Amino acid sequence: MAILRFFLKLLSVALVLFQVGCGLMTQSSPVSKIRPGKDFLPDQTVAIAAFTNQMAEKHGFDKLALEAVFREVNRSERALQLITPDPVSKPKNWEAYRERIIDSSRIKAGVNFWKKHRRELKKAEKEYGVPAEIIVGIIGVESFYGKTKGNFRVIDVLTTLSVEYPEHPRREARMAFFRHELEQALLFARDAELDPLSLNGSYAGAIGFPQFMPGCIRQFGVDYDQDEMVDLGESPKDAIGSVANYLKKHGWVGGEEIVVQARVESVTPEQLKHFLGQGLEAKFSIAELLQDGVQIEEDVSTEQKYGLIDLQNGENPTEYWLATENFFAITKYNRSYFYAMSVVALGNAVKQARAPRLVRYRRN
Ligand SMILES: [Ca+2]
Repeated sequence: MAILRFFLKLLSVALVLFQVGCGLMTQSSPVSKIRPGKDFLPDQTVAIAAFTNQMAEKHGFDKLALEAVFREVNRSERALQLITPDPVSKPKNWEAYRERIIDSSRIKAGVNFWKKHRRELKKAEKEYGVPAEIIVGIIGVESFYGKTKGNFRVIDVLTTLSVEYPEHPRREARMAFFRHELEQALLFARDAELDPLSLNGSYAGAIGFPQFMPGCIRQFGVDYDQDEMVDLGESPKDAIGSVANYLKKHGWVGGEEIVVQARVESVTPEQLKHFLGQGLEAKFSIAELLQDGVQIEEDVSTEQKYGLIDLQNGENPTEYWLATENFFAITKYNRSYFYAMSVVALGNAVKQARAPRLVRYRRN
């Protein structure tokens, strides 16, 4: 019995040692095994190792395979530089913004894009109710019709921004956002049977013609050329369907207006502040707006709601517009009036540039 007790004791000591050893191993081994690329600091390496463990536990990733991926990941100093906000905030200037985006070369590229993909644009217009010019506007503003899709390795920039971020009031939230997108990028690559290191995009990890973040691709991406994969990097057709689907899911209503120019000279400062403080939503009836002094020169639908938006012009007078929920759907793509208005303006400019050709075509 004494001998048996002795062996049992030995066994329990061995088990305790084994458990401690295991514990130590799980803490130390990811760091040594991962060595995520080049230039990450030790605490960032630990954070990446913890992320890898979570991906294995939560989504059943093969840990060794994932560690092999992260051994190839490099810290992107350039992404950190580019994501850092401009220290001097310049006065907002819509005219300058518009001129930077809408020039003759982008309009020409837009006309060619429309011509080449007119069937899919028409199909998307029919299926989702989103006019071709808005899809053309978004793809033009986002990537110059594929010319500026970005050549950063998505996994590099997302990993970097998930463990390091410049001084910012919402620094932690931003890093959590990029960690979520890194998770989505790995899931997307696994589902699409792609090497995650092969994904290319912008310094913030936005991919392809429409510059969708990975989570967005998984949620709103559409295989519009029906080759059984959503490929926003190489397929303009997939991009067209995905942009239309995104807008539809964010409240686009087919056949409704987008914006109407307005004047506000007769609106009291308090009321103007009230209207402008609405957020990114159309909340006011046309009767309410007109009653409080907003003036418009076109007839508009009295059925739908509007929001008043201001486009500041530096030293020059601010432009005011009434915007429908369709305009605000574009702001869900990028939370900026300037952005949404440039999409509308570019789309209209491309449409107008196309018109003479259509007229000639019809005459022939
Ligand atoms: Ca496809």
